[in-house]
Order: sequence, then C-alpha cells, then structure tokens
Amino acid sequence: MHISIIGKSGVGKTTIFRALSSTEQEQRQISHISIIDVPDERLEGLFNFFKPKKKVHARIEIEDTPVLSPEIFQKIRQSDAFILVLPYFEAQESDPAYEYKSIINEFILSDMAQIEQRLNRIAKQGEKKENPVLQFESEILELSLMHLNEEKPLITLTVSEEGKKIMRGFQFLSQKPMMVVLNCSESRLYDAINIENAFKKKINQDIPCIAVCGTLEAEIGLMDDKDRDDFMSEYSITESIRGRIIRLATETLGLITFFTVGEKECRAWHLRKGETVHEAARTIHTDFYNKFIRAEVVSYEDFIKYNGFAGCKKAGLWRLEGKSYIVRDGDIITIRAGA
Ligand SMILES: Nc1nc2c(ncn2[C@@H]2O[C@H](COP(=O)(O)OP(=O)(O)OP(=O)(O)O)[C@@H](O)[C@H]2O)c(=O)[nH]1
Ligand SMILES: [Mg+2]
Repeated sequence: MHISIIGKSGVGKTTIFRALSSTEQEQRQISHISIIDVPDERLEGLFNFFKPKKKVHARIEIEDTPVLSPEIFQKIRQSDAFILVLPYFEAQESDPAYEYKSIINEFILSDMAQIEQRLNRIAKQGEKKENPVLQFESEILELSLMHLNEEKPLITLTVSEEGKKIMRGFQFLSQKPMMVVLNCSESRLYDAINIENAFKKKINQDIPCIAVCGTLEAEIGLMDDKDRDDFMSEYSITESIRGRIIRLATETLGLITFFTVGEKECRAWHLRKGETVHEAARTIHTDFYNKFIRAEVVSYEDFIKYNGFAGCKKAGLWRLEGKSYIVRDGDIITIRAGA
C-alpha cells in the first residue's frame, strides 16, 4: 500500500513524515519514501514456530510530497490513500475545517476537469451510439460529474461493480480514502480528543482523524524505549503516531493480513477485505496467479491451537480452497500452482 502525505505549504508534512520514519538513519535519509513494517504478534508466533532464516512484515509505504500543485496532483493519483496534514499551531494559524474543505474542492475540480476531457474525446469519436462499451463509460462519467457538481467527493458515490472498474482506471483524487492529521502545537495537545471531535463535527463527517504534535512525535521517534515512555507519559501521549497511523490506514483501506510460512521465510502480506485467494496468489507472485490450481488454508488460531499443519489436518481444519475463496484475516496460505 502506498500512502502520500499531502497538504499546503509549511503545514508540517515533512515533520510528520520524519515522525513516521522513526529511526535516525531513516530520518536523515534524503529519500521521500519510507517503508513501515507493520508489527503483528501472529507473525512473531509463526516465526517462533518455524524458526526460519527470514521474517518479513507486511509493509506500508509512506511518501512525503511537496506542496500541492497540478504536477503533484498528477503524481499522487497513483497512491492508494492520503494522509492530509492540516496545521493547528500558532505559526500557521488557520481553520482546519475550512482548509479541509478547500482541498476537497480542489480535488473535485481536478476530477471534473479530467472527466470533461474524457467526455469530449468520446464525443469527438462520434461512435458512442454504436459502441456499448463507450456508452457505458459515458454514463458512469456523467453520473460522476453530476455528483461532483453537487460538491460531493466521488468516494461517496455508489456505483455498480462494473462502474467501479471503469472509475478505477481514472484514479480520481476525490475517490481516495483520506486520513487527517491535525498538526497541533504542544500547548494544545492536552485537548487532542476534543480537537478531533470538533473537527469532525465541523466538517460533518466521521473521517479518520488524529490530533498530534508533529515536532514532538519526530523527537519521540528518535528516543530509546525508556526515554520514550517517560516523555510520552509527560505529554499524556498513549500511543506513538506510527502505531496510530498503521491502525488508521488498516481501517481506512480495509486491510487484512494473511501469512505464508516455511523453513526459509515467514511472511505477512496485506490484502483488501473481500479479496479472493486468487488475488492473494497475485500478491505473492504473478506466476502463482497465472498458474493457480488450489490453495491450502489454515487459520492462524487453529494452527496455534493444534500445534501445526499435521494437527490441523487431524482435526479436519486444514482446507483446500479454489480461486474464489474469500481470504480471512489471519489465514495461513500455501498456493499450489502449475509448473
Ligand atoms: N509549532 C509547531 N511547528 C511545527 C509543527 N510541525 C511543523 N512545524 C514547523 O513548521 C515548519 C514547516 O514544517 P515542515 O514539516 O517542513 O512543513 P512541510 O509541510 O513539509 O513544508 P513544505 O514541504 O515546505 O510545504 C517547520 O519550521 C516546522 O518546525 C508543530 O507541530 N508545531
Ligand atoms: Mg516538506
């Protein structure tokens, strides 16, 4: 999953990015992309069981971006979701709700321009009437345009599965899941929960939102465990921004985790809720997708309870599933693929 940190100039995007990058080495890197390993106790459990050479976590990629501009709009279309940073500290005094709405409006305008361009091109081709595919695309785009005209982001538009497929290709900005980070000054931190609630109330949406102090979080990221605990309790911070963003992203993107195991490597992978084991095979390797035969599946709980695959087989909990099996959070999967 790839998440871009976005926002206006000087709101603390890079500060938040650094806080998420945690180690000093990562923070010093000139790179704008940071890979976050998602901690998972179940992966530790499997690692202890198999004692393989390698342990690989599921990952979330975070990208720091420059201030929003038309070029950046183009670039961030490729992200799976956004972290929008809104300033709430003295040097950048502003109304976060107002700023939020203004950015959503920019997204709406950008999506409208894209749709109008495409509709014009289809109209010019003049073959819409004879071509049912183009006709359907036009219908979906017209529907989207009407929605945007009412100043509503596309994430709130309901369309058929077929319609969704068409829309996916456009990578519309207002269709992407968004998390908000309210970047507060230290002095406001004691009131974080009220700030979050007031913001949601003002924009009249229950969107995933956290109030943090970016500069403090960046410091916390560099501390050793002991200092970190003391420092965090001093400011009544119960969980670091890293942990909170991982949880928010998991919820917002509807992510579940499945595992592959063996003597060489135990690994956690992300998948979207509702996706099939065939998709899981694609995530692991395109060859597994193309040559998919069946998948061996055991849930993590059963695996631990019955002490491994053999025990699960005896208990009748080891399953062979076909392509259309919907993966559940915690499944341990072995793909059987053709040569
Ligand atoms: N008081 C206060 N200042 C902050 C906070 N977060 C960031 N700043 C300050 O705001 C300034 C800009 O921070 P950056 O993180 O570079 O902001 P940015 O959004 O990446 O800026 P651009 O990339 O130039 O758009 C810096 O001087 C930070 O120290 C905060 O939580 N509190
Ligand atoms: Mg920056």
